[in-house]
Amino acid sequence: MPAPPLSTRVQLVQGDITRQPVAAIVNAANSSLLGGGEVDGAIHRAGGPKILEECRFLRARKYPSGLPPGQAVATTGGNLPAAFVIQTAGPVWHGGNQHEAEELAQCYQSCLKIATAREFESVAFPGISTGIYGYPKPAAAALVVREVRQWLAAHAWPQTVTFVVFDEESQRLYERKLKP
Ligand code: AR6
Repeated sequence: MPAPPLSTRVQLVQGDITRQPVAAIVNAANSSLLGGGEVDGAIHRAGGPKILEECRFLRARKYPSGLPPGQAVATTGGNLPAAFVIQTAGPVWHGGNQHEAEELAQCYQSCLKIATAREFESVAFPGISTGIYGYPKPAAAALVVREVRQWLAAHAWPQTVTFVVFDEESQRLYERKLKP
């Protein structure tokens, strides 16, 4: 079956990513995989202890030095509506000359690669790195919309990607970038 048109495969929602009824949500985690604040904290609170248990296992067995920058790994969604959480650690913003854009693009690509390989029908992304890690929101929105569109144009899975924004500024930025 051919994939539906690109415009219908990308959605924008303002709200809490933990409530999204999708196959997988992405966590803006850190390389320790052991939890943190903001979206990471919200996901662990809403999803319950099963997520941290799996993160601890992955950390001990697969990533003893931490999840490398730009990589991603899937865990259970625990009690979340989403069956899976794709954990990734975005770059910390240091002014833009420390490969931050490259690393942010890699995070999105790694998450999408998992979603494609496992045929997740729908994936929701928060604005990775645009909170505590300080990545400027306008630059992130431009990069992210470009990366996701490119991926969807070349892959049938995931069928839909939802950008979940928390604040008005991000809502406006994504709206502008998603205009046909
Ligand atoms: N749903 C959707 N978006 C949210 C939510 C939510 N419930 N909560 C916050 N955001 P951040 P980072 C937005 O700081 O910058 C953690 O401690 C928020 O407005 O969560 O990648 C990790 O453990 C912002 O636009 O992630 C790391 O140590 C975006 O999500 C560090 O923070 C990302 O903000 C990662 O920092």
